[in-house]
Amino acid sequence: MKTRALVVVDFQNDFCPGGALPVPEGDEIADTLNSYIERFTEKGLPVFASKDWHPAQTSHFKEYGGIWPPHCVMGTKGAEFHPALRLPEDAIILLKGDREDEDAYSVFQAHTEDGRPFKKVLEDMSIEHLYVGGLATDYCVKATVLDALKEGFRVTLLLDAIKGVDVEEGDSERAIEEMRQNGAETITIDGLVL
Ligand code: VGL
Ligand code: ZN
Repeated sequence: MKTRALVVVDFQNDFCPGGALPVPEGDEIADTLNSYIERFTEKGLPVFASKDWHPAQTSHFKEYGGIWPPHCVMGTKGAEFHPALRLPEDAIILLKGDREDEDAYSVFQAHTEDGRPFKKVLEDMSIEHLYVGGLATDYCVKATVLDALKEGFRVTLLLDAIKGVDVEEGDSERAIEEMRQNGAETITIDGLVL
């Protein structure tokens, strides 16, 4: 049996309303994300949760050459998971963007708290199929899904557990289309069969 895992991308305070780089209605996916998490946990399937995790000075931020206001600075409240997120105790936490010279939109650029790259962890656990939800559809979710497909993973995008920034109107819709064209499957919770 091919092993599957859930990947919850960047469901952090700074990406939710009231945060430093809010995704409009970003917090509204909390219940659906939690439902997916419960379903995976019930089946004993692994749950990964990534954190955007930046130093205070990084080329990712406007002030140092990037395009974003400061957000998800490591150790701050904004970088914590949104309080509505209910992760199992054995959720595997991934950190990304912690160098001063990288954007690290993709969870494939993340590592565990003890320094193991995401891809290595997936290989060690024989995981071949990723179910991806979280924030933001048009940045970190998209980059993660496209990298996963490139690396040969089967990918299912969770349409009811993602929200986008839409810097330009339609960015999220275009991102979903691009992920589909590259081979991502899409479901909503009613279609989840584990
Ligand atoms: C993200 C913009 C900047 C994301 C991270 O998680 O989608 N977006 N940093
Ligand atoms: Zn970031």
